[in-house]
Amino acid sequence: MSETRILVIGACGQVGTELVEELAKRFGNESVIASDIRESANFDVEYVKLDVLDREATRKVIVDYKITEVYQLAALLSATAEKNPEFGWKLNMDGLFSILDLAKEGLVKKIFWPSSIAVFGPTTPRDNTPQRTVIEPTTVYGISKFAGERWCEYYFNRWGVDVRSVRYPGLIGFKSLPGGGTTDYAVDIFHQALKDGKYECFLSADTSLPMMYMSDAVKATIDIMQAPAEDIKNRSSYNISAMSFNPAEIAQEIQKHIPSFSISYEPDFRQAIADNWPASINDDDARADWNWAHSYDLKKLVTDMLENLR
Ligand code: AKB
Repeated sequence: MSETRILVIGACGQVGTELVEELAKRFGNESVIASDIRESANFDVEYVKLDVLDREATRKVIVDYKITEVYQLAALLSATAEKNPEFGWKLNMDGLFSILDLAKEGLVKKIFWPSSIAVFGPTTPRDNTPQRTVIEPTTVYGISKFAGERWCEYYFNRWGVDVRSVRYPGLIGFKSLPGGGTTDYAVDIFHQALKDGKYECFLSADTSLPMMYMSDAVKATIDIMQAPAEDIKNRSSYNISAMSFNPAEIAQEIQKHIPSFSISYEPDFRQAIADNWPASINDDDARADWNWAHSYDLKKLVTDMLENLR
C-alpha cells in the first residue's frame, strides 16, 4: 500500500489550523505539508508558501512532496466575497479546478473540498433542510460553493476523481479567529465576553443558524476522507449538523458562566445573508453513509470555549 502524503491548502485559516494539527497527530508530522499564501507560518509540520491559483506552483508542490491527498480549503467566505465578488468567484472556483485537474491527471488520489450551508437560499425550506432540496443561493460565496459541488460530482462521474465534501455550518473554535464569514459572531462573542464583558452583535437576537464546534468539524473532515470509497454515495457534498442557536441563546449560555455579560444588536449587511440561510439542517445521509456523529451541543461548546480562551 502506498504511503499517505497530505497537502493542506489554506492551512492558516480557521479550519486549516486545527485540521493540520489533527492530521499530524494521526498520520505523523512528516506525512503532512501545510501551505497557504502567507510567507511563513508556525506549524509543527513543514510549511510551504503556495498560491493555489498558480497551477504550476501547485503541481510542483504536489510532485515534489509526492502528495497523495489534498485538503483544498483556500476560499473567500460569505461576507468577504460579497465585498469582492469577482475575486471571490475566481479564488473559490479556480482553486477547486486547480486540484480537480491535477487529480484527473492522476497526480492526486483523494481530495477534500468543503462546501457550506451557504448553498441554500430563500426558496429552500429553512427548518431541518433536507440533503436534496431547492437550491437557489443569493451570495457569490453560495453560488461558488453550489457550482463547486456540481463540478465535484461531474469530475467523479466523468473521470473517477475521488473527491469528498461536506457542507460546513458556522464553525466555532478557540485556536484561531474566523475570517470573513456571516457566522463569525459566534466566535467573536467569546473574545469580547472575556475582554469587555459585552458584545455588539451584527445579527439580530432571533437569527437561528446551524453551528458546529471545530473539533466536530475536523472529525467530519477526516472521517469522510477515511471512509471506504463505496460508502461515499454522494459525490457533490453532504449536509452535516450538530446544533442550531441564535445570538440570544448563545448569550444566555455565556451568562451562565459570566453573569454580568451583556449583548446588544446592531444588524449590518450580514443580516440579509443569514436570513436566506437554513435555521437547521437534516444530515441523515451523512449519518447513514459514513457514520457521521457529532459530540458537542451548545452547553458543552460554551464551557469548552470559555475554559480554553481563559
Ligand atoms: C460563513 O459564514 O461564510 C461560513 C460558512 C457558513 O460557510 N462560516
